[in-house]
Amino acid sequence: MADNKRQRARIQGSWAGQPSVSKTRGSGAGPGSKPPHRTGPNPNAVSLTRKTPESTTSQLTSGQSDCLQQTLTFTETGLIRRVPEPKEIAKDGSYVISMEPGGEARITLTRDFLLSEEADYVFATLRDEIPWAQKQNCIQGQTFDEPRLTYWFGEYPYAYTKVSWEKNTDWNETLLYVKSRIEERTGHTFNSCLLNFYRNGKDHVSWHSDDEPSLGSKPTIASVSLGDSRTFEMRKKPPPEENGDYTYMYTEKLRIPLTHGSLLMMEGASQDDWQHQIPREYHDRDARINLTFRTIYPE
Ligand SMILES: O=C(O)CCC(=O)C(=O)O
Repeated sequence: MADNKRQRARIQGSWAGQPSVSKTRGSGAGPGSKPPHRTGPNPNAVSLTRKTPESTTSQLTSGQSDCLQQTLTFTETGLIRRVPEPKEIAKDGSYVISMEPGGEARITLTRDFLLSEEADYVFATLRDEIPWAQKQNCIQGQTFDEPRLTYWFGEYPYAYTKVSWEKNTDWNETLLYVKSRIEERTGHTFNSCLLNFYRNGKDHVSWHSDDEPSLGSKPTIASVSLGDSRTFEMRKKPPPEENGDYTYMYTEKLRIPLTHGSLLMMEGASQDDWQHQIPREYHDRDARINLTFRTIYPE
């Protein structure tokens, strides 16, 4: 195709102005799973220039602002879409990661939420005191051991995909201490905690959203990490393709290293509009514990 028939457009990534998303259960969904149905145009196909809202860029460092830009190339036959590079968020701060008509999605990273010695103590205590359970899950009729150990404390039962937990108010003292520290710092309160124990780099959790109805609308989730660092990945739920299918290939992706003692808050539409995972690692990793404090409502 002749060069003069090519157009090039720079687009400030789709961190803003996408169509709204309706909410569904998404936990445990695999990479090919369908996101909630969206209405409205496919922003990749029709929107050539979009402005990143002031509130978004003002909360990003200059390096991260640079990351927002992707180059899209057009030919006579249509748009060639590029797979966006994942953006890394590794510095403390509050980040508006998307702004849909349904509301903004926000994450806040505090790396030294627990100081090193305190985090060592909490890690060792929870590792030794929690009666970690091996739960089984089921996808497409196949039952399998979850690739991590888990446990639950909460005022109500909790269920996601094929896993269910009974109400358990026999809180571990150390966990209550961490909960009170988060509540003091953030002003949010929580009545439950899902604990994950990743024994090594092979243990992981697949793409999902914490969007069970029992978590209510736009849940606030406080996630504390202890032990070896792992990468927390987020990907934006895509709009439907022209044929109605969904692909995560071209959606925005974030990589957030979660270090010993760090706190990651997920708020607003971060469960409606994004999925997250802790991928399997291909290098050795030591054990890691993750605590996700939530508020559960009776169903
Ligand atoms: O281990 C983590 O950081 C994430 C855990 C998680 O996604 C979950 O409990 O829903």
